[in-house]
Amino acid sequence: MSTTLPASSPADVSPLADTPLVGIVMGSQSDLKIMSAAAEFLRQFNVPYEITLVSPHRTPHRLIEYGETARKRGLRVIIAGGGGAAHLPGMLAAFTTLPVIGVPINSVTSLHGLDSILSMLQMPAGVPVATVALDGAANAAVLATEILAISNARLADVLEKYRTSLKDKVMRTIEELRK
Ligand code: RP5
Repeated sequence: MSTTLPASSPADVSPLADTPLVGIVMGSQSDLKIMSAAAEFLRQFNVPYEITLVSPHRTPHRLIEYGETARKRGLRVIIAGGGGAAHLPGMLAAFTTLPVIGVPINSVTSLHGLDSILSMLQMPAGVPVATVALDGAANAAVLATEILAISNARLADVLEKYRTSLKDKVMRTIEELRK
């Protein structure tokens, strides 16, 4: 199940850069239905991103190239999703010192995503992957935006407004329930 977040506050930020700052990658085209939520969130916030497939098992050399060139190409954060034996985030983290956010995906296996979660969580010391919830692509995009907002006040302001919109939604529901 994908993480559904309320619509963001108006994204009145102009693009932060001409080239992608966030790389969204996934192990298979079957992951796209989950990972598209990350792209949608970044689009709302005018955060430049790229989205592509990098299979650790079917295109291993592409994985190495992606990890080794990511920083040189201007990326600041990588969001990597995978299901089953979800090696993509961990192996990308081995080839870059950019922050890698892992999205475990509940692809159709008898383990229902537990396999992906454990693949991403059990990283060795020194090579971390920031793992979000199962199918948590939207939250991965929020976290990536928060990382970028460390050095961008305008983006930090947009995130504040977004948080306010989440609070307002809760408050509206509380009001409805009082009626
Ligand atoms: C992983 O295996 C992918 O990330 C995907 O979640 C899972 C299944 O891939 P397909 O067999 O659907 O291509 O590598």
